[in-house]
Amino acid sequence: MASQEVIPLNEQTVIDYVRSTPAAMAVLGDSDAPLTAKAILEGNVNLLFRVSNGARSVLVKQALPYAWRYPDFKVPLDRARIEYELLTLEARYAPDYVVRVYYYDEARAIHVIEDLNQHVVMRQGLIARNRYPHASRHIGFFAAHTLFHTSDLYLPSGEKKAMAERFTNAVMRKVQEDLVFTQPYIPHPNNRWTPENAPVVQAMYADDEFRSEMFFLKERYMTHAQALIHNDLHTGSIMVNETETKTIDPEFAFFGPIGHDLGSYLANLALNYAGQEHWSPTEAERKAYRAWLLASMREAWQTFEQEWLALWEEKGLHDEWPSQRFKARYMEKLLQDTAGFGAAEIMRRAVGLARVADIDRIPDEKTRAAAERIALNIARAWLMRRHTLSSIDELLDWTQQADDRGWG
Ligand code: SR1
Ligand code: MG
Repeated sequence: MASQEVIPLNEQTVIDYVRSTPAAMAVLGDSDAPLTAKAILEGNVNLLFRVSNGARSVLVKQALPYAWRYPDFKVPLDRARIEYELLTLEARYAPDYVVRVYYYDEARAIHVIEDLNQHVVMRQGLIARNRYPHASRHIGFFAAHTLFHTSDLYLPSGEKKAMAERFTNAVMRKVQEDLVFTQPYIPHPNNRWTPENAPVVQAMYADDEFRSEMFFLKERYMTHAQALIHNDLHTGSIMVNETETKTIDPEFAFFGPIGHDLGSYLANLALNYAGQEHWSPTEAERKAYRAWLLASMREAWQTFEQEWLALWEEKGLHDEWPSQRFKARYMEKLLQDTAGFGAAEIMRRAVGLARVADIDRIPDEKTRAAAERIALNIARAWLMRRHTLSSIDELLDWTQQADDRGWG
């Protein structure tokens, strides 16, 4: 495990680090060329630098014992080991959809990884209203293949339990328990929203039907060790371009509910849907882009479902789960969980600590408040109506029906 003595890299020292790391220099090629380094400040948790010789580049990612953007959040260095192990596993089951790791330095909690400089952070791409024709299919495939191969449908019982011990990840899980499943539903100093929405948030706090559903979901998140989930699969953890999709950053991974990963992805498309209140310049363009977002949500779920069922048929432990009724109910439950965990992700991004640029960077306060309310209403529908959900199209209908009227 990495030592607790950590000296943060900077734009000078990271160059020395790369020069003294053969695996990094092997990627860069020319050992005589001068190197330049630039900090990348988009994430919340780790230090990240691009080191380049002009022709080629690598990224150097360093874990610190705290989240760099929120230094009060103390997070263990062991998360770097978890990230490395999960990236390795994901590369086995979904190699086209995972960033490449060139080198992992356990002693210093540093990864040297592929510089995805032909890609953009999906969140930024969606804010610019770009369309990525393959991204949702890729994410559906990624989720199905990484989750199925770590579930009890595939792994022998003893193997899965042994694996779960390596991914306890208690502190990182507690961060998400607090930020996603507790703080947004109580008056808490970390929470943030557009001032105009204060009465809406108060009404949400007073809605104990809603809160009780969220706390049932929290308990499920904490106890339902279904598969090894990424646990932070939002559009800031996905790099895209026209043809490729690469997931990054699985440092929050643990054995949790399968619906959480796809739920996070769909939720972040829904947050962008709400943010289009501002980002689309005309009503016609807003309508068209929102329709594309909804179609993308459908494609992510349908790909996931199709891949999952094919894997189950081909590789499942059939003697352990000998019931067709169970199979059908299992898939339905995954969809309902996807909606529930998606709702939690929307809620925490709309009124919690770690907000999203899709809404937060809307300059006009009135429009930002309206986008926030659309997001809250989508979340409320997904959470409260999920128990009867039986098709992805119903979820999309609820999304489209959500308006910007207040809570209650
Ligand atoms: C203190 S960390 C805040 C958020 O950033 C990460 O991406 C996780 O989503 C976490 O909740
Ligand atoms: Mg991250």
